[in-house]
Amino acid sequence: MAQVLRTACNRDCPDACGILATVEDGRVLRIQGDPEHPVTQGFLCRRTNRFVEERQYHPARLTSPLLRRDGVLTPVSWDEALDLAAGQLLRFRAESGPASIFHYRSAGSLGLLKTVCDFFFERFGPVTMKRGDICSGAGEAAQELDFGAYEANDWFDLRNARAVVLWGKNPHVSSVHQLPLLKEARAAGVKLALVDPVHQRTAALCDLLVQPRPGGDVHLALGVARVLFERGWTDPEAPAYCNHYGAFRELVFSRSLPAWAAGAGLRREEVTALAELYGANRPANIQVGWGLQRRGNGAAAVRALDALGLVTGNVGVPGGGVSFSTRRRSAFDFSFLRGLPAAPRSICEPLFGAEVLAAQDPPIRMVWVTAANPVAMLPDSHTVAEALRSREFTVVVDAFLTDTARCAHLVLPTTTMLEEDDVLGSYGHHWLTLMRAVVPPPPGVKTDLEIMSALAERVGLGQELRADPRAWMERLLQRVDPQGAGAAALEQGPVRNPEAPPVLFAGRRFPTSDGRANLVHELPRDIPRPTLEFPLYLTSISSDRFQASQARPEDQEGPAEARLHPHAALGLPDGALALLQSRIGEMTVRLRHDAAQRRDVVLVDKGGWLSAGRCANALVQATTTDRGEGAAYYDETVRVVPAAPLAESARPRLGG
Ligand SMILES: Nc1nc2c(c(=O)[nH]1)N[C@H]1C(S)=C(S)[C@@H](COP(=O)(O)OP(=O)(O)OC[C@H]3O[C@@H](n4cnc5c(=O)[nH]c(N)nc54)[C@H](O)[C@@H]3O)O[C@H]1N2
Ligand SMILES: Nc1nc2c(c(=O)[nH]1)N[C@H]1C(S)=C(S)[C@@H](COP(=O)(O)OP(=O)(O)OC[C@H]3O[C@@H](n4cnc5c(=O)[nH]c(N)nc54)[C@H](O)[C@@H]3O)O[C@H]1N2
Ligand code: SF4
Ligand SMILES: [Mo]
Repeated sequence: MAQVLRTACNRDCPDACGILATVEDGRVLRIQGDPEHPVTQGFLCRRTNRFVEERQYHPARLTSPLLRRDGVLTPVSWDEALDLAAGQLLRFRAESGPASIFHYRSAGSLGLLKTVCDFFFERFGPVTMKRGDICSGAGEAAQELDFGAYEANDWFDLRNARAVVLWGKNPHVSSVHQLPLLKEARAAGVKLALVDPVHQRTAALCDLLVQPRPGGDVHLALGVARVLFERGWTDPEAPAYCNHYGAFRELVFSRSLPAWAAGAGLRREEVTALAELYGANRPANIQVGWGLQRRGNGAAAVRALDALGLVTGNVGVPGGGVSFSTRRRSAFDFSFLRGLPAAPRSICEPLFGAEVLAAQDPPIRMVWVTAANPVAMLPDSHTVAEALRSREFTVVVDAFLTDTARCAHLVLPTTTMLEEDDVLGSYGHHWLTLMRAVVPPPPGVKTDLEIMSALAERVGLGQELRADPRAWMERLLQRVDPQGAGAAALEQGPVRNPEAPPVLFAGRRFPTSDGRANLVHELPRDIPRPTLEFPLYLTSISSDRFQASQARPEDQEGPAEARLHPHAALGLPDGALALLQSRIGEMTVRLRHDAAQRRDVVLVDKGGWLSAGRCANALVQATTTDRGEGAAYYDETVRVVPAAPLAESARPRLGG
């Protein structure tokens, strides 16, 4: 008889949904959104609605460890695989010290028990770790500087706003559970604006659409600030709780409104319209998207938005705020981890390929990859692939044969989110949820925790690292347990993080060193501008169909689509094949005309596979953001070149 079991979605997504799984005879029949989860409200997104067919039961799933023998990945037993992995770990540590081993973990699962993998490598070493954050590093660093912490207002606090600016955010793709709230706001007469160089679907929801040049947000925000000052829409109390108030005001008045507008690639009326929407309706909230901070001036852009919120008095009040990410880890107790300060060395995440290749004293001899596909997802894919292939031993733990797994010496097959117990926070809201194994894994598949625990046994850490998910959960939740958010409470359903305040920075008290907020007061260096030779920003952003690179092989057939304004297409017709070329690589694409786009952008889905010739990151140089060591993914400029149809023999194949 079919049973309905409650679990949660661990994908890298701000919504962190509750899931109801219908299970019969150890098989998941379907999943749906948990109607009792306050954010999920009974529906899932497009990509996870297809999870059961496209991930869970897809024939491409790995069910045996694979060891590279004579160049070919060949099935081996778990005992052989684990003995070999443990032997290599011990050997490299003995010969070259633990810094010769690099553990890289990314966002395949946001389950907090994945930190036990970090714990293993810390206790075994500590080994080399990653630093920086390709996803949100710049924005977090900006808000830590300005407010003393990055946090966001409560998810439902949008109901208190009179105006909302979606600044570089595409909820239709990246956070669909925000749409009901935005629609509700709109129906209640709340003013909505969208600021995005890309014309995207969310525009249809908004009263105002502003399409600045890519990376033009700092100029736009300073132009808006000038109008706010001139019209008196600023908070007279702001100098009392902001450092650098005078210097910020001077910066704002250092250029005329037309000059700021020109710097943003806009007309002055557009800047004024945004300032009026934001300044005349209060409280007003800015939803800071993740896209605008993946640029060489990304942290400065977020700092400029923080400043708008601060000088208008919109920070510290219900319905206001400059909301970027919530602190998804804040409820959890990580006192068992020392983290980066204990590591003997770190690799800057966006510079992964070059830094792994260049590391000396000791060189990096072994890389262990957990829940990540760095070849497809980090900049400069070919260099990342070369770095992995050329190590003495590379281990990849994944459920599928990704571009990264194809570079490994050993691949260990792991579970999906429907096959493991874990606990989740969210980076979009404040609810904590439990994930439960609703079905057993296929034979031959282990959780990351089981793998780490089996390795720990082999290297003398068995006592410290047992595969007991419940015990780890209790440990992680021990601080909030007395406040009603322990593992037993979460078993009954989602619980709001008891440590997250209902109103952020209430009383304008900031967790900075002096309790005051900080205003940006210098104009940052601009991002590289397109040239005649490379006239288009390669904008490789989330697709609603997939989570990052988590597609099926059949979705990766044929050339990737590249959307651009017809006038930017060199006279090539809609549907034509073309080459996209950057300074470091090229890919064949099928052009799609889209007259709603700016003439200086070309859109390609993020997450395309290198092995299928669809990976935008093969064209993207590895460069960092101005703070936080993020990746400036979208600063890369490219050109379109006509291409003859590829000969069958030249087409990239999905080889092993
Ligand atoms: N369907 C789907 N959803 C996802 C993901 C996915 O792969 N697929 N990935 C998830 C991940 S990893 C994350 S981090 C989150 C957030 O995921 P993202 O998709 O990164 O989040 P958005 O906040 O929508 O930011 C993207 C928007 O930023 C805009 N943008 C780019 N450059 C600029 C600029 O210079 N200025 C301005 N103003 N805007 C700019 C883009 O045009 C785009 O509309 O959600 C995720 N949600
Ligand atoms: N060009 C371009 N590149 C980008 C971005 C962009 O916008 N443009 N966005 C960036 C952003 S925001 C992010 S967050 C990164 C994402 O980068 P990654 O986190 O590397 O992205 P995924 O492709 O989701 O790879 C995660 C892998 O983990 C596996 N996995 C899932 N669950 C588990 C598990 O429980 N255990 C283990 N061991 N494996 C598991 C999945 O099968 C998948 O292969 O990409 C970045 N790269
Ligand atoms: S990917 Fe995001 S929106 Fe989709 S089900 Fe998971 S948490 Fe919800
Ligand atoms: Mo991300």
